[in-house]
Amino acid sequence: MNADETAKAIKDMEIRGAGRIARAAAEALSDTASKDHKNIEAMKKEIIRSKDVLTASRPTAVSLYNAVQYTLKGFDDCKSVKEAKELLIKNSKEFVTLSNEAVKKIGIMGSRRIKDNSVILTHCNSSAALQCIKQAHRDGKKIKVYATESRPWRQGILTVNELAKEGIDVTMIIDSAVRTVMKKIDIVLVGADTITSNGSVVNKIGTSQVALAANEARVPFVVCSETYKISPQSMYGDMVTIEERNNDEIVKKNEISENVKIFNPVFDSTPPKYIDGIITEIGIINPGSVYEIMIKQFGTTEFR
Ligand code: RI2
Repeated sequence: MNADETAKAIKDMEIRGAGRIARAAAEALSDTASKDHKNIEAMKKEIIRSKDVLTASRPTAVSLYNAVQYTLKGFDDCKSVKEAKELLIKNSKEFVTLSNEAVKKIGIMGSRRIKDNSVILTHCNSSAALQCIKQAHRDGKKIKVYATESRPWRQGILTVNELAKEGIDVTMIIDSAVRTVMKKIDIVLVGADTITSNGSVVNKIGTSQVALAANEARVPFVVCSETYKISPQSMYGDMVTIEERNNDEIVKKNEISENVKIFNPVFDSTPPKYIDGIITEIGIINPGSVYEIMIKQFGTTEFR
């Protein structure tokens, strides 16, 4: 898929999930690089255009931006089309491989945190969180899962089907039933779209309410996230942009009076004090360690 098609598919949610959109963007840049380019100047122009269209497709998940940065590492110094092509194709493949491996590693560590006979709650559709659940099931643990519908886009339907296909005992609930079922839950596992330098986790709208309910019931609230979802920009004061999507995701046309306003933010931020741990591919960290991990993974100025 080329960069324009990929950006459209991301915007339209045909490709969704913070990890998936990151891998798709890396692959789209590789596609742009592999086209015929007259000279390095023309190639640079086209790559920058692809980069801009991809990063503008969805604003919240920093994974998308970080994947693009990873793929373009060293590109500015390339002197020939051949050199640039080889570099971008190599970087893109490397990112996709690292990303897929990270999810597998998170699954292995996550499974170790899931005890036999556990009841798990998950929100939305996170491949990292689901990998932990599926790995626990494959490791022979008897588990039950409650999955939220995740309004408005209803990614919960993807989650329950994915888990049911694996033979996992899964129950779907509406988002507002979270507090009602929380007393049955042993651990909450959710994904992340962006993690800020202070350890806040930006994830699907409703995540922070799930965290509050878990906190009240003393249920561990654990985030499953690859380290490329950490936002180096947040260290320099940039706020995470919370995407607002169309009204028709909430109500059909003519369903409500014309003078009713609709507000449809699709992500929210959970403060670090409600997070018991973040399972990453390099280990289980506490939200207070995000800053150090960020410096280790990204350096201090590289992403400015
Ligand atoms: P993985 C999704 O966003 C959800 O918020 C999910 O928790 C997060 O990305 C992380 O997903 P959306 O694209 O990377 O459905 O773990 O809006 O798959």
